[in-house]
Amino acid sequence: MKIASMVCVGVLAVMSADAVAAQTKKAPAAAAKAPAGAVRTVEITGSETMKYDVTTITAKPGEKIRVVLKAVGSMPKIAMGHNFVLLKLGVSPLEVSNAAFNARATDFVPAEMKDKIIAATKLAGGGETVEVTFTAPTKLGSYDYLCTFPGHFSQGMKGTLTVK
Ligand SMILES: [Cu+2]
Repeated sequence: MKIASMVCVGVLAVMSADAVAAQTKKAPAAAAKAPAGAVRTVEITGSETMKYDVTTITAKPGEKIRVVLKAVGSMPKIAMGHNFVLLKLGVSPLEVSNAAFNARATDFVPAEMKDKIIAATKLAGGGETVEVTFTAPTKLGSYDYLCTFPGHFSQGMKGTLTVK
């Protein structure tokens, strides 16, 4: 019998204390399944052609999501920065993008739009990575996300998170 292959509690119950200790060392129970309340990571790359490589994300209502955004390239963020800004249901990404032009001081996340935004990363320059963790809305629907660096939304740097 291979000890490492035993993951069933019922099997463990009949094992000797020594065998249980050995099994625990070789294969921690935590590795068997994700703990409750786990955070799912979604990795996105932002390119110098002003695109995300992930334009659709699907989430369960109330799921915890960690978006990790990597900006590829070598340009400093003052010239080519990217962020990830997720909007509430029905909010116009164009409206937020337009307001962002005047929000350099806050990484192009306009303060007056805070109540329209679910989550936003900081701005990442070339080679940098930023992230944000949030809870997906419980209301089903398609939520827009965009990069609010000036001009990037109009170049197509956007996507949708669908809660279903
Ligand atoms: Cu961008």
